[in-house]
Amino acid sequence: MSDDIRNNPPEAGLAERAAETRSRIEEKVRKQFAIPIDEATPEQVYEAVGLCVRDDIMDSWITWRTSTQRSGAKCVIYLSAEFLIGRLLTNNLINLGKYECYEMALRELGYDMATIEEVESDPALGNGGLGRLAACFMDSLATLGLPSMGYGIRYEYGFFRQEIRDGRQVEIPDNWAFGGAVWETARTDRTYEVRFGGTVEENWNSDGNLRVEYRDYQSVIAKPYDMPVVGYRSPYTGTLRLWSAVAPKQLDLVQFNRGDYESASADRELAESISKVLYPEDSHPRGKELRLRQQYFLVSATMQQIVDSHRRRNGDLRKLPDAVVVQINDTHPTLAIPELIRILIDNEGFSWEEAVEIAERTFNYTNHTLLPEALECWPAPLMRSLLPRIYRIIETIDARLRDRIWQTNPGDADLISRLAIIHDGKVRMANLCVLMSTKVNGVSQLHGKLLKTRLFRDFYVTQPEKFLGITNGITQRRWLAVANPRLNSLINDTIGEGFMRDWTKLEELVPYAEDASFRQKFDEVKRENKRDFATWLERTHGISIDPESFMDVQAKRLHEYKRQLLKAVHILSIYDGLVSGRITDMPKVSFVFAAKAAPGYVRAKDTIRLINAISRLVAGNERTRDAMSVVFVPNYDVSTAQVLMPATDLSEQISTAGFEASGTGNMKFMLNGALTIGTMDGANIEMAEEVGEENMFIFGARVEEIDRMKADHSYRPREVAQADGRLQKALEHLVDGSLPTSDNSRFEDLYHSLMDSDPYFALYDFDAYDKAFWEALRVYGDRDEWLRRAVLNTARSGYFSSDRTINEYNEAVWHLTPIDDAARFDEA
Ligand code: 26W
Repeated sequence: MSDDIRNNPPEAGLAERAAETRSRIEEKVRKQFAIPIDEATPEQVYEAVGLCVRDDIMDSWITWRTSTQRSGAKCVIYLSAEFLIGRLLTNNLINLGKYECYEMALRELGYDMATIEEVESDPALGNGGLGRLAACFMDSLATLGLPSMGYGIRYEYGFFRQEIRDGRQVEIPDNWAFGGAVWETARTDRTYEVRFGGTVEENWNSDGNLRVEYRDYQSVIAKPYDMPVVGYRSPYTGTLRLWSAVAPKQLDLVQFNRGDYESASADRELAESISKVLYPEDSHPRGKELRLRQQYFLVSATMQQIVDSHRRRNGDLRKLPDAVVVQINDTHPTLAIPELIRILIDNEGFSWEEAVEIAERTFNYTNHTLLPEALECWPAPLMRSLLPRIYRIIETIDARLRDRIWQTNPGDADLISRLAIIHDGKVRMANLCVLMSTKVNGVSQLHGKLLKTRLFRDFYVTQPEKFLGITNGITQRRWLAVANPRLNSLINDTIGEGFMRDWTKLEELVPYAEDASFRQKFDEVKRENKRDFATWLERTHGISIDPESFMDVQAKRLHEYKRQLLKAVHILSIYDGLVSGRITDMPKVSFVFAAKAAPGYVRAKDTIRLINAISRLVAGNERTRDAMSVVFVPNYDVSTAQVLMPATDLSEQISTAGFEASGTGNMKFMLNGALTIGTMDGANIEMAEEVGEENMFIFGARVEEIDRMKADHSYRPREVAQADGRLQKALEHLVDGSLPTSDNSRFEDLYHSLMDSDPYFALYDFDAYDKAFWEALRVYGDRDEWLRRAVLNTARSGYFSSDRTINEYNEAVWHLTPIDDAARFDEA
């Protein structure tokens, strides 16, 4: 990548700084590997460059820590089981304003930045949207100078690597840290003990104080690794702290010497298994004991540390809620609430009432899904035996809640059964979160509304002020400056670079939609990005794609509600149309899918198999292979998204209305100048408000219509199929043996799921989708009109910056003072 496209006007002194950087890199290679630079491999150069960048970060990182600590400024704790941070080298360099300098230094050393960037592994410490949102939030928090820390788990194995063999998904373990962790600092001085199992005894002293004794528990040591979070041109640097689990001592020598070798090493293995692997499920929690251990491990270490450092700095734990506010990212970290109560009562001598009051003022909860099956419920016996003290605390919370309801609504047993925390032998994590949090928020306007009217209605009627809908966002640093340097510099050249820090400036681009020469340049950027994507796809996966074709992309987790199946069936109808001659003039289209399926989600994995079979079908027919292609891009991850999104023409956001909480991929495509074909779901609705419905391809049933059909059971998918010849014919491919598979298997289960129940109304929306799709192709045929709309999409996407989201959280929930002001306070 050349200098001019990585933005930033060439500065005086660049050559000098590059020369200095070059010698620092050379020096690092010598000191780190004991070799001269000309013998270094790209991996070694990457590590040396990374370590130099890390040195550049250290001063501001220390400033950030000391100034937030000294000023006592309130700090947000973003507590999340997932942080999908992506590669850090380019992102950090751009945010530091040092990309050009390092690029020049490397060039002088005979290395190309792109090669070095690709050496870095992409830490896949998350499943999808919720994990990536956490990473975008960390970027915005650092950029806006808001005191913040992220706390998560340092999984040794991240989300699996996906390979496609014989058209099927194969899961390969992802040992991401391999190759040397440049960005982390292990903090051996800050470890905590986390206890599992055993028994607890509660005794009241003669002076009326509770003494809780823990016995026969198993301990695990939580060891933190800190990563700097570099804000964009921000003098401050935030921290992401990831906990790793280790056994308390090398081996329990007492046990070992007693001859009990097996249990000595079993304990050790169990301890270290806790941070071994990220669970690859994103909807059906499977109630696995190890997952519960992970969750408690994360929150126990985090809350102990927070209480500890507050006590040291402030002394008065009653003031904890004035100093820290904790945001719980979905229910996975819920146990932080009873854990804080436990620490305050058992270790700090607080009364129940005081401890609960402090907890209620400390926590806030973000919900990310309405799917009932995705809400976490833990078997009460499992929790009782694994976390006896925590379970006792939850029981007490539950008993007091039941008493309260009984007083306000005497005899309403139904209400109790809906609101209770422990019900039917299960601990309902969402109910615990809602009950104990100051604020509860959904992740788009629609989602916020549905939380109030459906999922948490009973809570909402008594505490309406608790509920918010704050629409998600994405960071323009990663999703434009890092991912799409060409578009970024075109925008810079046109309206200046202010929009990197001020999202409202992006709309200064609106008038340029009418400027033919600007549209031309915008078009050229897209074309070049497509060529880059095609080259990348060939090089990394050996898959070819025509860079001149229309790129129609659906990239996201594979899930029935996201309706990759609707798209697949529609492609089959186009195939039929081309073969029969019904469809004649269609621009060449590449249908691109990228998606990982949860390993246990049979129907999702079958959908991947179907897409790959369609790909072969299309490629095998001479009437279709030059008109279209179906490409499944393996191993969708942050790095893949970064090359794919800038190359996309049409973004598929086609979930059943009422199911996609927000979506954030939709925003990334929009920012990168794709047009959206989508339903009125999640943040799509707000995208339509921002850019105008006429600049999107909106189709399909609205929430109300879906709700009505669900309520009156009036939907008959088979009748819908039978009434539409094209749909009927397309569906027949799933069962008639026409789809080429390596073992001649067919797709009966998918076929019947659509024909017999179609729980996500794919067939219902087929016709509307078909019309919207052809309308999109028609507009694409009118190059000027397409480009005009594409420019408007980019220009109107500023609202979806995570800077806006974070500012809204801050105003409504956190009430933090940006560090600039806090630091000035400190001096005063
Ligand atoms: C197995 C338990 C489980 C359940 C739900 C694991 C992970 C989840 C997540 C809530 C899934 C998720 O990532 N949800 C997505 O969150 C994004 C960020 O808010 C939203 O934009 C997406 O709409 C939502 O699907």
